[in-house]
This record gives sequence, structure tokens and C-alpha cells, in this order.
Amino acid sequence: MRARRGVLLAIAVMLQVVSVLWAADKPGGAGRVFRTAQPPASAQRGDIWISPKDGAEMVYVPAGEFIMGSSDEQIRAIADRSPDVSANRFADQKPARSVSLDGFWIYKHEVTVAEYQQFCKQTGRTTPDPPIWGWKDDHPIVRVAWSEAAAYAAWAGLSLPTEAQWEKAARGGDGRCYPWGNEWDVKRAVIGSPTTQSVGSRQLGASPYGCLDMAGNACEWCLDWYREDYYADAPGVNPKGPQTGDWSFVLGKDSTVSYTVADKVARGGSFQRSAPHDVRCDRRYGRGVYARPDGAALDPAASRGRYDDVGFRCATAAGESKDELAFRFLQAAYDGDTKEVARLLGEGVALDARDKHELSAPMFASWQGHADVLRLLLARGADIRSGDERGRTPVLYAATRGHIGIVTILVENGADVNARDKDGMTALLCAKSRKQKDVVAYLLAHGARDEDLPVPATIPAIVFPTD
Ligand SMILES: [Ca+2]
Repeated sequence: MRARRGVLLAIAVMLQVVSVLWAADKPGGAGRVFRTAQPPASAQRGDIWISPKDGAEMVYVPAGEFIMGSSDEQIRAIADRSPDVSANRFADQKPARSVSLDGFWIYKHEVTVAEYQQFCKQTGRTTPDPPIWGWKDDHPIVRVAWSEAAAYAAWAGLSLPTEAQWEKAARGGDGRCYPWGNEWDVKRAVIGSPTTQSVGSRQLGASPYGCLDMAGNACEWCLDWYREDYYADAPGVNPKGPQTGDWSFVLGKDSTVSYTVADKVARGGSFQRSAPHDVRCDRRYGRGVYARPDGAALDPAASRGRYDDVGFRCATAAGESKDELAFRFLQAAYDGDTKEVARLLGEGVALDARDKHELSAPMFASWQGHADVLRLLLARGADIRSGDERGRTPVLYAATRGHIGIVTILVENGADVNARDKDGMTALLCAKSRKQKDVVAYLLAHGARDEDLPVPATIPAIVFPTD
């Protein structure tokens, strides 16, 4: 009797341990499920959004920083474990750095064959020729060119994930090696297999946000161009990859058509790989994307740029960094695009954003003579009194160009008509030098001191974008 009670107790303890381990393995915990046309506005970790177009489950990755790339120590450790592999192979993963991303949604699974076929049916596209193991509905689609993967994402109202989004979704914040942690476990990833496997077949391989098959199964196209040295000076906020990859020409098989080829990023390694370091979260791959140099679309039947082991998953588009928003804001002020200025202010761009020469939106609007933009900026409380790096204020710029309407608005809103820039110039001197008679008269009538100074040799000018 006592022995039996002991066995029952042992079983109870074991069950508890198993349930604790299971809970620890389940990422995010139970979340809400959204079936909305647009991504839910207030999401949190563990929530699921059903992609309206194809019904795919998406998980939420909250905003914040994560460790991207690999430290020297991590790369030494990989090389030590794999004596046949040179540490140089992993040089493109350096350095490990903190990267901040806006919150985003990403597919829990790779896009499946069935989902891709549905997309082809609805859009009149052709499914690629199958790999030798044939198409299986719940396997990841492979053999799709990057442009086809991007077209699928656009059809779904989404995007391919940026390389940074992909890596954060795979490894969470702590710089781990694999989606589940730092210890390699072959049972948690589809690698060393002759074919792809059903998506989500390795539930214990889930990432901290619940993404599956981030290690192995299909390798996955990302949005970014691939450059080996990109990490060296990549932005720290919402990076989207270099402007282009390195292009080169290759000759077609029949030696009549040449193609340009450049690499896009593909991530996660694949079922064809056999070494654990090939499916690490920080491992980068560049896979060739081919195009006809004359701009003609690549023949859809062409095999170039298709790979038996490369598929994809989708994500919501990466947020813009503060710098990008500020640039667009200043550009809109320069262009006189009042609607865009209002929209960007609504998105939280800084009203006092400046470019590298300390030029502000009121300065650009004043130089270009955009009264509506200037009024909008003033209504939001924009500063029109401080100057740029040369000490030049909006009224000085407006006076130089002879924009009497702008000068009037500025003066009525408290601009200092006697402000001097670092060359000793005032609005009046600038207006005189350009023979802007209306402005000269207006300034003199509104408190400008007419000092007996020589007409300046240099006059201010603004061009946008500023170099
Ligand atoms: Ca994968």
C-alpha cells in the first residue's frame, strides 16, 4: 500500500514537472484572437491576428529593443565547435548590437503550398514547377522567386519581414542562438531532411513570440537586400537594409540573354542543411535575385532565382524610424504639401525636427513661400525665432526670396526683424541685396533698423534635400 502511494506520488510530481516544462515552452501564454480587417491597434504579446486575406495566424512582436547579430565570443564558440568551418564565414553577422523596432505582426508559420496556390488561383498566376518531392498542401511553399514572395505579401496587404523583424521574431530580446534557447536540440528544427516537412511540425522549436520553423524547414526571403558589411553602420531603429545589393551580370544558359543578379536576404537555414550553425537565429544568407537588365520581367518559367529550399512568411510593414519621418516632414514643408505635413504631425513627427544643418520646417516653408504650410506649423506652435547652424531665421530666408506674404505672417507671429545671422546679416540687408522692394518697405515699417552696413557679399540659399 505504502509502495503504491509512493508510485502515485512520484507520478503526480512527474506530471507537475512536465506541466511546468510545457508551460515554460509555450510562448506568450493564452492571448486574444482578432479577426479584424486591419491589424488591431492595441495588441500585446500572445495575441493572434488572423490575416484577413489568407486566414494565416499572425503573432504579435511588441515594440522595443533586441540584440541583433553575433558577438566575437559567439562566433568563436561556433568556430570552436565546427573545426572544419572558418570563422570568416560568420563575419557578416558581426557585431552584436541593440536594435529597436516598432511593434509588428508576423506569420506564425511559413506560407504553405495550399495558401500559395490559392493566391495563384485568385490572381491568375502560375504556381512554380514543383520540387522532386511534389507539392504537399501543408508544407511550406518553395521555389518562389523573391518578387513572387513580395507579390504574395502585397496581395495580403502585408510585406516581407525586414531582416531585423525576422531576427527579432526568431530570437526575442536576449540574443539567443536558437528560437528556443542556447542549446542545440535536433528535435526542435527541421534540418538534415530530404524534403520540407509540414509547417509547425516542431512545436517545441517555437520562438519566444510563438513563431515556428524559424530554424530550418524552408529558408525564408526577407525584404532587405543583402550586403556582407551592412551591420557595420546599419541604423539602430527599424533598419530596412541597404539601398541595393551588389549587382553583377551573369550570362543566361543559352548564352544569349544576360541577367543582373544581386542578393536578397534569406533567413533561418533550411531542411537541406545539416549543421546547427546553419539554422541559428543570427545566421545570414544572401540568395540571388535575377532580372533582365533591359527591365523586362523574368520569364515566370525561368528557374533562375528559385530555390528548392527557399520560401517565405509575411509581416506587417516595418515602422519608419524617427529620422525617416523627420526627413519626409521637412521634404513636405519644402514641397508645400500641407496634407502630408498634417499627416506626419498626426503620426507624431517632431514639430521642431531639424536636418543636419539645423534647418527646420518653418525655414523650408519660408524659403519656398508656402503660406499654408507655415500657418499650419504656427498653429501647432512651431518655433520661428531660432536660427539654423548659420543663425539664419525663417524671416531672413523669406525676405531674401521676396515672399512678402510669408514675411507678413512671420512678423505678425513674433519674428524678430532685427535678428542677425553669424555673418552679421539681417532680413533687411538680405532683402536689399536682392532688391526685394516690397519686403524692404514692409520691414522698415515694422521696426527693422536701417543701419549703414555694406550690402553682404554672400546671400543665404536652401536646397532640399540638403547634403
Ligand atoms: Ca523556416
